Amino acid sequence: MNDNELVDDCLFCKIIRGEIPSYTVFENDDVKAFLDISQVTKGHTLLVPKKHLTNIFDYSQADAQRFLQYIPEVAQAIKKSDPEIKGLNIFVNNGEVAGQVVMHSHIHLVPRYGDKEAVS
Ligand code: DGP
Repeated sequence: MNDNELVDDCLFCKIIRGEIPSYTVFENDDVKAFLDISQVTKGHTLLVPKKHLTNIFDYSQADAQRFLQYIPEVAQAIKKSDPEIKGLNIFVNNGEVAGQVVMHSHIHLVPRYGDKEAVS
């Protein structure tokens, strides 16, 4: 599969292609970050490589350098979007037994508001 090939029946490939609407937080040629449909807290974002990789087990070192480099930039963008955001949980459910439901690699960024915790 080449780097720009998306998978027909993949939910996140459809979001990347714009076939399913999403609220985009950040986007460039390599990645798209959009709001999770089930917000753990307000601003819960998924960072997704545009290349269809199933999960971290699928990454080459080049994939890791290319796609994971955006975590700090997206984290900063989320933090700057709301002065009440004091921190973020950043995590990956990697593999079905680890809770991965959508089989297109994604990183969860969940804003934390401290005692002002807010759900959408
Ligand atoms: P995981 O369990 O790590 O595979 O998380 C998958 C996440 O994907 C889950 O938190 C909900 C989110 N999700 C599922 N379907 C959609 C959708 O159609 N749109 C958006 N924005 N998020 C979705």
